[in-house]
Amino acid sequence: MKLKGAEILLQCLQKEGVDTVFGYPGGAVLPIYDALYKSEIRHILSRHEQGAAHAADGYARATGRVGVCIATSGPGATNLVTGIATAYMDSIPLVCFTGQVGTSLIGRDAFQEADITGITLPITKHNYLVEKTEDLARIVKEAFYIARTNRPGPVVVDLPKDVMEKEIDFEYPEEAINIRGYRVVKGYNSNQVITAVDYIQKARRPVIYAGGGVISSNAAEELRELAEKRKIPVTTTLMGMGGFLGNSYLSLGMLGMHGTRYANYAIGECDLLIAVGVRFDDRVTGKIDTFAPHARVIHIDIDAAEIGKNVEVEVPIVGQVKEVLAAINQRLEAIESEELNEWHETIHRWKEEYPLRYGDSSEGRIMPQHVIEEVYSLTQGEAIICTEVGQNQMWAAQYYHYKHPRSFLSSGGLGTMGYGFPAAIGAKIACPELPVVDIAGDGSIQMNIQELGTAVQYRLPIIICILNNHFLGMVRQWQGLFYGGRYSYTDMSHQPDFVKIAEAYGAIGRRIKEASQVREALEEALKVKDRPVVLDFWVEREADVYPMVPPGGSLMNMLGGD
Ligand SMILES: Cc1ncc(C[n+]2csc(CCOP(=O)(O)OP(=O)(O)O)c2C)c(N)n1
Repeated sequence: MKLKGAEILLQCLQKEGVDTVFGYPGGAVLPIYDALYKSEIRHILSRHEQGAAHAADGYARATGRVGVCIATSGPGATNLVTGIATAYMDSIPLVCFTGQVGTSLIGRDAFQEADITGITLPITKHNYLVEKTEDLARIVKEAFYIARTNRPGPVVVDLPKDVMEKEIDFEYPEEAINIRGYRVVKGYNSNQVITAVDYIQKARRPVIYAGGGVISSNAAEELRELAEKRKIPVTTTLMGMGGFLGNSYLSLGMLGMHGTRYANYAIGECDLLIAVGVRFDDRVTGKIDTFAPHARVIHIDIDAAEIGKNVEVEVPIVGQVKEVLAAINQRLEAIESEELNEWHETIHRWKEEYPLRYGDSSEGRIMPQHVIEEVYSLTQGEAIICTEVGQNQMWAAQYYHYKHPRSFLSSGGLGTMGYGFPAAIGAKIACPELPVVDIAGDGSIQMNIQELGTAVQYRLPIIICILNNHFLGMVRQWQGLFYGGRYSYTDMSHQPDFVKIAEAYGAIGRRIKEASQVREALEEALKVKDRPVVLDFWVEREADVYPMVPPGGSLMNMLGGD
């Protein structure tokens, strides 16, 4: 059958099971858009390519499938960059298609030419420039394979216009993928599994430290089994939220800079640290040589390069987290009831003494933490919560109890303001039956607020809760603590009217200034089924996120919350 490159591309996407793509058209991708016109694949038109990339990323995080986005050449492609880097830092599977000028023009500074494979080299798992239509199907197949296997990540495929226009005889290549230098990790070292089991059985003060790898490996069930079988307390990273039941008696919540005191104390006192699908990020470890000083460390990860990168590891196990945990569980004896009593008593005491808490709102002022608690109370952990970046993100991590993997979507590694709302669009498209809430700051929401157009066009009932403190709150908090209260350029008093913005786009907008109205506003918003709702909560202006480990400090020395 004779097909154009663009038609081949869409056939390949269907073979990969892609039903939705997020994108924005332009000259170089016109052949693809023309083919999309009569395709079964659903295309969601974002309002900015960064929005398309984050939406594809949100779709991927919510489903575990590969997210797909399309941008035109030059500025379209460069607008994807932050979205690609965000996915890369959080190991999210994405395939991004970018238009490119015709092959004869490449390297000549042609109109809308950008060297996107060069630009994205350090922020992609792999990238391709397709030079011949004949190579296209193989490359697309490889791109999806690379994006989703081993440690997932983004792949860019750059598509010159003439490659998309050329017609060739086409048959879908069915042969198995064989990429030189890239092997899918299979199995694990069973001796190390045996050692790990021995360590776990001997430990008196064990802690599990679980990260995003638990979620990408679909290993939450195996993690729960391990924790319950041996009654091991579990702390998760920001990326690991939802990987373990947040309100379980074994849950310690998040650790690290804005983790709970009891999680950080447990890390400081434990004799065994079982690190699962984590990378010992500096926001987690604080001062590295004081991190888990009394513990032997077992590290389970798909990526061998992560093991021993930041901390010394006694038992390094490279493998699929799900498979390794299952193997450990199989050999592990269930614990005798009294064995870890002392450890649990200590942790219980810390939990009683240092719960997460915040100041009362006086005169009806809204405390931002209270808004999150109400969102939890009304949705009971059965929603997808997306966040922007800053204090809003940390409160969403602290005060909502995540029950399910893929229910908390947040830019952890890159910390991208403007991530949450477009990610919520991707999540809502993927999971229309679930409530989707974006917890936002007044600064962050303005970074991709134009995506209200997208959400309205596709009738997506996403709730955006702006915790509006009229500040770039997290930066102001640091200025308050570490720069003598000099709030240099973090005052955001000059703001648009968010209610009017919502209405101008065709969404619902509401401003809430009284604590007594928070719950009712959320209840009303949850009833809306056909359009986004922007709730502009005017919260206490100078509320801070506590507890906090000062940057580079030891986890044992936290500020606040005591
Ligand atoms: C794109 C981007 N630019 C700058 C920053 C640095 N930054 C981190 S948090 C923050 C303040 C966020 O303010 P806001 O969105 O109002 O949220 P709040 O902290 O008040 O909840 C800034 C500027 C960032 N993370 N991302």
